[in-house]
Amino acid sequence: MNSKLIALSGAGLLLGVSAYSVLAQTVAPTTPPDPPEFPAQSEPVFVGISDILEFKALPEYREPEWVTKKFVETGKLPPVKDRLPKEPLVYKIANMPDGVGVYGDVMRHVIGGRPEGWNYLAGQTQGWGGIDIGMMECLTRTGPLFQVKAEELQPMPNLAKSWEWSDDGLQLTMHLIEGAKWSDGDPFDAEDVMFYWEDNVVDPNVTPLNGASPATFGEGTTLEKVDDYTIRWTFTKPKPTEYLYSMAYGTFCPGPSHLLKPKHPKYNPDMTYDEYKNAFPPDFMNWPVMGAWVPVEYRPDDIIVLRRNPYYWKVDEQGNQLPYLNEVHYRLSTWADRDVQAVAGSGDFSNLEQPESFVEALRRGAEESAPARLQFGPRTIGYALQMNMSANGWGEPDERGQAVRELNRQLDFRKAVTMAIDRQRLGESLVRGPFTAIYPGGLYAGTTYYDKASTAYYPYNLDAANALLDGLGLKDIDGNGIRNFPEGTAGGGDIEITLLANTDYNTDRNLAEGVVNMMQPLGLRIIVNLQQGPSRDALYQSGRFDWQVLRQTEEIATVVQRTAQLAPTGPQVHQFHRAGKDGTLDLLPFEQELVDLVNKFVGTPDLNERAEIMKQFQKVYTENVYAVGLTQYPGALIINKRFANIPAGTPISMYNWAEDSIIRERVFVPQDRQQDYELHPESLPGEPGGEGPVT
Ligand code: BQZ
Repeated sequence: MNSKLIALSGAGLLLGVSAYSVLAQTVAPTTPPDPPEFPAQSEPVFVGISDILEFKALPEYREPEWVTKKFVETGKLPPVKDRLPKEPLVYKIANMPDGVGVYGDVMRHVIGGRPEGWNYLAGQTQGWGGIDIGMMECLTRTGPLFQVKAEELQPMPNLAKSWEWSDDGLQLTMHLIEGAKWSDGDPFDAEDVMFYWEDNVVDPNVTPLNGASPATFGEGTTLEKVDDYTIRWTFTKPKPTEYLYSMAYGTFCPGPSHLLKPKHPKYNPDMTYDEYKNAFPPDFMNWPVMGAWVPVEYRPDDIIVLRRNPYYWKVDEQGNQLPYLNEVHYRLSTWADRDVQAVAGSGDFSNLEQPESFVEALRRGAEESAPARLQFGPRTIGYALQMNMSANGWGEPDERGQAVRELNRQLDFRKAVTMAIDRQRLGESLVRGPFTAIYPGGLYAGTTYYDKASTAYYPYNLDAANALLDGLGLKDIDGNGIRNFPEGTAGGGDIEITLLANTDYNTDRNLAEGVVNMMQPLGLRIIVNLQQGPSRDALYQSGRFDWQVLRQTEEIATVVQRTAQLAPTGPQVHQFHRAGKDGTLDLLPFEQELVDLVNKFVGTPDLNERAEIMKQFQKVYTENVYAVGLTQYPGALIINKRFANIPAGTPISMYNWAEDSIIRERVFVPQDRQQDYELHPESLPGEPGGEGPVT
């Protein structure tokens, strides 16, 4: 290259460098704009946990008359007092918005998922939409915490009715409810708890639904049985109270070990782990549960019907055994149809969570004749573009996939992507109006631990974004509008990135398409991989994705729920960075910082210190664009107007989904509003594996 050219190129380089450094100035993050005002339509009445429930024996108990007449008096069932634990869980009337309920009627859910089988301990989904939440009961409970005073906030007792810490804070002794029974009459006890822990969480060959792993409860944590109704946790650091949240729905909900153990390879050498997982298909009726309702009928792609659990271990203060509702339906349809049916009155419940349905739902809900109440809550739903951050083999990428992951791990690459996203336009593409807010990533604005000053936001700036990719040496060598991998990487071919998205939701699909369009001017070719729920879950859990559009709920909205998932705190915990084949996590320095902050948060009881830790977390997370926030918005609870005891201000998603938070076992329909929707009136579940309900 002659001296002039060198000079020019030098000058060009200088210009380039100076232009790049000028653009780099514009790359400096700012703080995000305040979300448009959108007050939730009603606020909860804040109470203490002891205002909601207690465990105690009552002088007498009652049940639906037809149960007494057709089952107790005929000797098919013991009297209700013998079907209840010594001290049942008692819901207090003062916390029931409409007081003591009456028996009868049905809650008709519509869901977009499909049941794979009943073995949620081994990772099978039952179709979501509240069906698993209503069948399984967990050591603690958190959904209803949205109504609990901040100063009393801690997971509610449930199957674990009380607990105490050792003086050094390293041990937690939990007392299980005594004398409760599975819906088939088999006793519930520590054997069920230890089977879940040892043979489903700790056993590396099993991955429970919602992905509980030993790290969910802290690396090195152990659990032991003390006696039939006492278990003891031993932790590696004092009083990690966060883990009480992990003992709630999704991550510590024991299954019926009397059915599961005989199918588990550890106890039955004739069974494989795959056979164990699939041992109880959806047509296995009367699957024993600790929850309020038992599956008694299954028609593929049509409906799952559940009937009241005659051994349910919860009552109201007058001794009425719960639930009040005799039956629950799960119509097997789509998530969008759930909204339509709830608004139209042919369904009874929906979490209005897809902004594309907001306007029509609001219009219908505003009509005097509307069969359902529609109530917006806080902005606790949101989506992010998550990049696979593993470069040591998680998901076994090919050369192209590996090259993408190497790019994902470069801050300038993530900054370029985030600045190529026009969040205002993206939000408005879903729904116009004050609903969606610009979401940079990290903790959601308006939630407990959010701090705006700690939130780095890289505003939409296509020039700066392209300059960053130029700075990474990603050039469009062949002039086809797509940048190429660097020479010697993935054959120097076009940069093609797969984007995994859940096709069960219009919102997931629309946001994925939005990302594809907004990456084009950046010279990146994005190929959407639309997958239905279970296969999407399987692909992302196994790391077989480059990027994914993912809806983020509990941990991003509350921090205290699913805290472990906020960072790669263990090999199999995080949504977009898990261990490679060698079992190690190749964390980047800022990721290690996030892990340390999350672990520090878990071990810190002081409220002010916790808030400070989460400010640092938010700063490190958003400055490093750990995930590219897309949009955040409120959800609305749609419930048919005939139901009573729906707590005011119930968010559709916070500590858990609304199916948990409204406490369905206390929900009832006043006598004069009851409909004859029951498909199996005056029947109860039959024998596990039997034909279905019995009368
Ligand atoms: C709510 C929820 C109850 C899972 C599921 C579904 C799965 C995910 C997530 C939501 C559905 C509804 O969400 O969308 O409104 O009823 O079931 O569990 O998205 O694909 O894996 O995490 O909860």
